[in-house]
Amino acid sequence: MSKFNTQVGIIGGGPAGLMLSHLLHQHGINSVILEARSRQYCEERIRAGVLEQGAVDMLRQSGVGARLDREGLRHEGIEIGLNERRYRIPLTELTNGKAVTVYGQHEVVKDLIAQRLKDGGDVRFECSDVSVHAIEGPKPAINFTQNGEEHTLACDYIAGCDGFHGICRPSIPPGILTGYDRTYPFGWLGILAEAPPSLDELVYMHHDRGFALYSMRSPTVTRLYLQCKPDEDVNLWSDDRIWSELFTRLRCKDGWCPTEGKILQKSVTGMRSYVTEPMQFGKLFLAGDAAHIVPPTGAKGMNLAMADVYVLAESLRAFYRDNSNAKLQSYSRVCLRRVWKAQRFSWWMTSLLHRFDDHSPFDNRRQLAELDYVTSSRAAAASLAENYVGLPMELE
Ligand code: RFL
Ligand code: PHB
Repeated sequence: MSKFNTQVGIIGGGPAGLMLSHLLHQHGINSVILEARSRQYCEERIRAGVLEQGAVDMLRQSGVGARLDREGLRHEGIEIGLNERRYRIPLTELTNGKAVTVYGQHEVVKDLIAQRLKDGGDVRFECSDVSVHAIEGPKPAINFTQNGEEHTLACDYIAGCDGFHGICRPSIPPGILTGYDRTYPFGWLGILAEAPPSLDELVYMHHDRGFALYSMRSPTVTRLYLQCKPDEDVNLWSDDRIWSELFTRLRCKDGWCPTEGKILQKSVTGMRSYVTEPMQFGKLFLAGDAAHIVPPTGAKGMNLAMADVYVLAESLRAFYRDNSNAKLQSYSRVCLRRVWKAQRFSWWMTSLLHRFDDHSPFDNRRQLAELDYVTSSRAAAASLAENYVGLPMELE
């Protein structure tokens, strides 16, 4: 068993863990990242695609925005679809110049891994049997195995950035955390297609047969989603069936529909909202999906992860620089204010756009009225836009 130490031990090398390590490095704080998967797996895992203005600013200001600036697609509006028509929400006009940027999460991960390695960072892939110890005491530790060898990493603090199914949250003793949970009676069947986008903006489409989303990744790759059963068997969906359903739900009266192309990847994701409170116990701080998940309708998951680690990095900086743990003590409270607003927005977007089998005729009429309101009232559209581009990052 080999022993070594660092200031902050980070479990998980997704957007949260990598960004945290990068920001800490800029504050002169050492960290080690322990990631269960291989580098290739992390760099190829297709997940989120929409970065809020604040996340883009954070990547740029911390010096990892060069490729994002070259390849990211700035979007100044989104479209809400209803009854074969699209209604534009002018995000930038309604938010004093803010926008979102379409740039795949795996591209963010690639950029951050490259930067950490360039800066001499310690990022360890394919770590197994990761466990946390003595989180209530002054010197917590992480045990793990790499290349068949067991290691102990002693640290001042541990950051649990290991996603929703990680080991950090369950390592907190029973009775400390409260989980707030909501599952939705549907999932998303997502595809990545080798097809140039046929429209420059995302389309969130309400349809009697279920929600559909038109998105993209690059000038040659389209990303599309269909509302489906939560346990839908992806093998029952041939490429022809997927395209036919996408055309049925997305085609508009003006003739617009997505361009068909080779399907590169298909998968089904369940939809869930979950928050744990507090996001910290002893020396263990949870960040990103390890602490909360949202249904993808509001495009908030990766952005919340980035916002958490921004607060955590600033809190750790205050600790090491000023020897004050006041900011660490308020970490959970500060993050949760933003998390709950993103939860509300994600739940609202999900409720607005999906087909609910248990809806009464009254519920259906109310949903249509809400869509009509959002697409015709500037005040309603401004509220959607303000949340979609991202609420301000707060440290207090
Ligand atoms: P991640 O990305 O899950 O990273 C956690 C990392 O921890 C590793 N790990 C462990 N490492 C060591 N030891 C263990 N015991 C470990 N257990 C796990 C994992 O291998 C992994 O590398 O969490 P993080 O960093 O908090 O980032 C969160 C985001 O990944 C997530 O919120 C988003 O992908 C959600 N999401 C979206 N978010 C957005 O902001 N905008 C979007 O447009 C968006 N679209 C989406 C999404 C998620 C989706 N799926 C697949 C759930 C669309 C979809 C379909
Ligand atoms: C995506 O492009 O993957 C995407 C876009 C918007 C969402 C969710 C996912 O709300």
